[in-house]
Amino acid sequence: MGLKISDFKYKFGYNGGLPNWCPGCGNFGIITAIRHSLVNLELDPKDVVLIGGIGCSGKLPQWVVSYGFHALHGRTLPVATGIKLSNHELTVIVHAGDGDCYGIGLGHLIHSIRRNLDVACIVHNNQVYGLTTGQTSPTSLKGFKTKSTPEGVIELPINPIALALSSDATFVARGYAGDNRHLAELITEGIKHKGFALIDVLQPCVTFNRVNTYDWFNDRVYKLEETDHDFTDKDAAFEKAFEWEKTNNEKIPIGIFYKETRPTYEDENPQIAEKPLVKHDITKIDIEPVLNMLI
Ligand SMILES: Cc1ncc(C[n+]2csc(CCOP(=O)(O)OP(=O)(O)O)c2C)c(N)n1
Ligand code: SF4
Ligand SMILES: [Mg+2]
Repeated sequence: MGLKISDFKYKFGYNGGLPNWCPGCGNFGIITAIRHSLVNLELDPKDVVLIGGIGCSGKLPQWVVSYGFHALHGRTLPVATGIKLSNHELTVIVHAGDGDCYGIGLGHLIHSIRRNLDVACIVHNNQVYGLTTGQTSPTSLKGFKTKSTPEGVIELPINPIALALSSDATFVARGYAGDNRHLAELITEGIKHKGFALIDVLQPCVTFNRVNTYDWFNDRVYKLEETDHDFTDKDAAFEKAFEWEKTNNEKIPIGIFYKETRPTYEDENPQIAEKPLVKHDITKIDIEPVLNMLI
C-alpha cells in the first residue's frame, strides 16, 4: 500500500515495548492492519482514540501511538460512547475480545448498533477466552473442548453477523487476521463509514484454540467481493451471515456483508450540532435555577 517504514515509526508505531502476545497470535495481524488503516487514512494520532477491553485483544492500544483507554471487560462500548459524545471530532475505535463484546458486553453492542454511533468496533474473535488461559467463549463452536467444557461445548455459538444485521447495523463486515491486507481494507472502510461499524475478525489463538487454526480458516474463508454479493441487499447479507453454519463450518465468507447510510446518533443530537461538548463554554452556566427546581 505504498507505506514507508518511517510512517510506522512516527505514526501509530509501537508505543514503547513490544507486544507480548504468543508468537503467531492472530492479534499481530490485527495490529498490522489497524496501523495500515490509520496511516492510509492520514489520521493524526492526536485525533484517534483506541479503546481496549480486558483480554489479550484489549492490550492492543498499548502498542499503538494514539490516545488509548483500557476499559473493564465488557465495557469498551460504554467508554467509546462517552468519548464520542464528549468530542465527536475524534476517531473512536474499539478493540474487544469475543468474550468481551459478545458475552459480558453483548447488551452494549446491540444498543450501540441501534444508536448508530460513529464508532468502529473491531472484535478479535478467537472463539475462546485467551487471557484467562482457555475457557469457552460465546463464539466457541459446539463440541469445542476447553478447560471450562472438558466434554465439549453444548450450546450453539452466537452469530455476530446475523445479530448485527437484525439489530439494524449500518456496517457489518468480517475479516481474517491471516489476511491483514484485506483486513486493513475492511478496517479502513469501517472507520470511514459514518455510523457504527462492526468488524468481526477471525483471529487464531495459537495457544488455546487448536481447532480454529490458520490452516482451518485458510481452507474455508473466501472473499465476498470476489462473488456477486451486493452489500446493499440486506436479504443477501442475511443469507451470507448463515452460510458458515448452513455449510456445517465448510464455507466462511469474509468482507463487507452489509452497508447503508443512516444519520448517526451524534448527527441527531441538538446539543452537539454546533460544536463538540468539550468545546462548550461551561464557565458562564448558572445551575442555580435547576437546583432550585429540585427543592
Ligand atoms: C467483569 C470481569 N469478569 C471477568 C473477568 C476475567 N476475565 C479477564 S479476560 C477474560 C476473558 C477474555 O476473553 P476475550 O474477551 O475473548 O478476550 P481474549 O483474551 O480472548 O482476547 C475474563 C473472563 C474480568 N477481568 N472482569
Ligand atoms: S493466548 Fe491466544 S489470544 Fe492470547 S496472546 Fe496467546 S495466542 Fe494470542
Ligand atoms: Mg477471545
